[in-house]
Amino acid sequence: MKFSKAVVRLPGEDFAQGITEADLGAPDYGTLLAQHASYVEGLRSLGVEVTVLEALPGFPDAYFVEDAAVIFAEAAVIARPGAQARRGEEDAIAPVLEQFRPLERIASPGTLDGGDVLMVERHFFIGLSGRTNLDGAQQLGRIVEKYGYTWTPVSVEGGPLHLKSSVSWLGEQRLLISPALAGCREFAAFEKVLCDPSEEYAANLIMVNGTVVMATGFPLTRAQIEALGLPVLALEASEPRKMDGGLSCMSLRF
Ligand code: CIR
Repeated sequence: MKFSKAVVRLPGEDFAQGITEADLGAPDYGTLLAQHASYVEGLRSLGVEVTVLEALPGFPDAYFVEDAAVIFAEAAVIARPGAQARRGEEDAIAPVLEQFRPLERIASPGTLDGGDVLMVERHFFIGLSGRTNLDGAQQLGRIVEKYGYTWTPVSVEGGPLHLKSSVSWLGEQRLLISPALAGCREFAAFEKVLCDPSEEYAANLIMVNGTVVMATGFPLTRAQIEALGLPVLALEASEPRKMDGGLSCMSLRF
């Protein structure tokens, strides 16, 4: 899967008012902006043309743009955030994505966060989580089926924030996955790289045009990935982490 474009959004000054369960101390805006800029540079260095949107005042989590939509070759699906406080982010991203793809939408009573959607070639794994309900997953499933894709729901209720907090595609038939999800029958056909429980945050990464973009500070996971012969671009992500966000969350890639 080759990505030529990505959309990101700058974090706003109010970002520390976002939703978080992490207990990692006070986030720093200057550091967050610097880490975000490195992320954009990192994507560009991998051949991706990045559209950088302005911050969205009143929506402190809006720079986690991945949650507001699901985008694939034929369409962009505007999500319906599971967290009330994030409702409205999807309306702000719609006119941007409309420039690139025909739009589809998740409607009430469905809820869906893009962080619950793991695309592996022509198949979508859709996490049922505290944010994505069955109705939202089924709506997305019906949309992607129209375009010839298949999908499977994966329950992560009571587990991580999003499905992709705990599982990432490493290309081919390989997943990086936290032990808690490794036994899921939905992933039975995959070769699994188990993420060490002490490095759970590292389970969220992205493959961009053959390179693994992961967070710095997770040597066990990095060594496992390098042992597969995959190139790694490691980026600082301490500040988004404080807000429960990972590297996938900060871009829509297509
Ligand atoms: C939230 O709780 O919604 C944000 N603070 C973090 C969202 C992270 N997004 C993602 O994992 N896709």
